[in-house]
Amino acid sequence: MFSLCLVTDKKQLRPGASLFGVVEQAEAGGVDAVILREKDPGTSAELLALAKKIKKSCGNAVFLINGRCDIAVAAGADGVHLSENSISPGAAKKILGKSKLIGKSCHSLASAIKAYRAGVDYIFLGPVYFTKSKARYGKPLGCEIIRKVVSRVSIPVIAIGGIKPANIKEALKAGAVGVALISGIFGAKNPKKAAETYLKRAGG
Ligand code: 3NM
Repeated sequence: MFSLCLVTDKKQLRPGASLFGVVEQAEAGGVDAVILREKDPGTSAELLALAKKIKKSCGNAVFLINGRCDIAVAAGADGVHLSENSISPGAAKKILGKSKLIGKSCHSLASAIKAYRAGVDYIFLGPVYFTKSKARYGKPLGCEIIRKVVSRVSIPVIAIGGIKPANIKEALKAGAVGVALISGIFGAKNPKKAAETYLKRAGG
């Protein structure tokens, strides 16, 4: 599995920064998974071209595509990350095959249990803390939800939403095996250093 996952959002790039540069630097700093998740990815052909390039920038990190099984297969990604509105995990497995990872974003205990029973390999749970993208994901759930979900499922739970160096340890202590984030790395002047800081605080 993975412990520090970068979710892409090129709209949050700092002036002058490139998506590929941020992914490369983040991986150099210890990010061990990347989810390509762009709200306006252009045509399918453009998204596939982007996915192939990001895969190269990922280095040794696990590379996942948000929502699009076709792009995941064509780009040779390690799996697909599903949202609440995506096709079922079983359908995604049929497309990708058993060896690929299928994850899912969940926003409640009930949806986490449902995803677990549907056979996903890991769950994203959030938003745990306040995030700028709050409106889209609802009210912060807090760490208690992590404890509840972890006690009911036996797959990795990754905390997402407002994860900062100051709260990463708390999320892990509650039972998350890792965290996923956007702004903590996309908003950083030095993405490599930011990733290193997260890992240091996770272990410290
Ligand atoms: N999914 P940041 S919260 C992409 O709760 C995403 O499922 C969430 O961005 C969920 O690290 C979120 O900047 C945004 O808070 C994460």
